[in-house]
Amino acid sequence: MSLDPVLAASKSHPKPPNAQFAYGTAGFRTLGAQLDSTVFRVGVLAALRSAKLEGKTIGVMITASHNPPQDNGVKLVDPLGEMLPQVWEPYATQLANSEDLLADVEDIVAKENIDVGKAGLVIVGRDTRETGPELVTAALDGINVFSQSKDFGELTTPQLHYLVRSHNDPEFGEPTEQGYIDKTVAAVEKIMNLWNITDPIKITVDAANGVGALKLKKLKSSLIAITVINDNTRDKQALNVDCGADFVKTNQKLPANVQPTPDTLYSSFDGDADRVVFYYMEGQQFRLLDGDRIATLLASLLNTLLQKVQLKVKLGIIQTAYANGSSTKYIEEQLKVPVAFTPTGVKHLHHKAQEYDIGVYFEANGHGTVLFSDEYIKLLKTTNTTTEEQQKALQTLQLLVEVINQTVGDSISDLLAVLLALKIENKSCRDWADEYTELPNKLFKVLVADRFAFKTANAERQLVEPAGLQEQIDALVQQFPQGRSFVRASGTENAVRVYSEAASETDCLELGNRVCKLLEKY
Ligand code: G16
Repeated sequence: MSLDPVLAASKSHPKPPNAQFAYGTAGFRTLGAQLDSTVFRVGVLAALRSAKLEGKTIGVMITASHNPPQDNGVKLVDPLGEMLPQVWEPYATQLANSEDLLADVEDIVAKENIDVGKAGLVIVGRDTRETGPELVTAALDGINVFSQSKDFGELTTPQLHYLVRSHNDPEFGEPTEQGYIDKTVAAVEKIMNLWNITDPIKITVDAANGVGALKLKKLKSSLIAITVINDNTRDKQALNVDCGADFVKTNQKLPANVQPTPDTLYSSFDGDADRVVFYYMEGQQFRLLDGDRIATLLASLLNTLLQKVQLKVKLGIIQTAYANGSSTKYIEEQLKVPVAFTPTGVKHLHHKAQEYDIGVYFEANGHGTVLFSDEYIKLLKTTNTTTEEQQKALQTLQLLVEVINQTVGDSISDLLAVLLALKIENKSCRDWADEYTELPNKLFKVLVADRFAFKTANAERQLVEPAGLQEQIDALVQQFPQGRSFVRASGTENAVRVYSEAASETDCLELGNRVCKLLEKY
């Protein structure tokens, strides 16, 4: 099959002159208005990926998640719902920046030995951003050069991951949005029946004025009572503004439009519903329950259930440098579960989590899930129990595999898993928050001339470039009891991030501000 049609199709999607694109932490992200050619070319690459994998279904998600409303982005999803393998990321960057598209497509086809005639299906989803519909057109134009395509319209990112997986693996679920909803709701209801929970799970969710609002409203069950706020998806300028998981985590305060009842749990999603955080007011104090807390809550529930059934499996928790030092200590010393660290980016955590029977991975920002190995799922099917209590624990473990979206972090399924865990373990939000005391911590965003000049090692905990900067950070950190700070370039925004942590609020702020000051000359 000739590769030439790519040239004719690309004429309607010219690359902006002098623009440079890089496939980062979560694909390409920049102003939506600059992305037309990039999304077209990602469509072409998705078709090549499908052909390389002998016609497997591939996904294209158009979203910029937590970024501001004018941004957009695009990322590729592999057949089992995983992120694009890292060895293919340079191809995405190569095509996005190409000045001779035909030659670059030929180069990839030759290197990967692809028969483009074998391309199968590429499915497309998007969040609610204004530039979404035109970027979907660009993606479809790119895909259709070599492959079949199907546009699923507005979806959460995890729903698109689910759909890709279920197209390739029918046992995973019905390959429709309704299939996703039915699978999740049925498993939640079964767990509630098993534990005789008749009082519906109730919570108010801030949906960041994003696609999560539309999808939460489709969960119909007499046992799930979710109130959705910040659900204005028609106002395209409202997305993630003063609300959403990133706002709450970064500012450590309530989002707009929450009038809190004390000691009542609330939750926030991000713009494409793949992150979730929880919080409540204890008197005048705002208490955040972030990704670290979700990981400890779910790991502790799984541990308890495994012990009841007397199952010995390899359970581990994966964190990044952003994890609060107290959470790591609690996991290792109290839960007695091993902790591994990876660089930021769910693709790294996901990969590491696959090394365990049960890999619980969460970034502090609320992005994460639990992975269950095939051996573990088989073990659950062949395990015999003797008591009713054991049988209940075993069935709960089996159903949790259905509730939790194993393809990627998912606000909806993580929300439900957390609310179930609290019900089953009979924990209040205070019980959950009192499991350990977080060290005061703060995240800063600093604008620099060239964020790519900041290079890190040791799971992003140390800078190797610019030379000498890490030594200066280390010297500052030593001045603060329990101090910790690191600097890394964002992969999704044009900025450098600074994290600081210390024994007191004042020290934490002081340390963070002084590290930010070091960055002024860059
Ligand atoms: C994306 C990634 C996350 C990452 C976040 C921030 O999240 O999927 O793994 O933590 O960006 O990354 P960075 O600090 O490199 O900008 P999302 O929710 O925006 O897709």
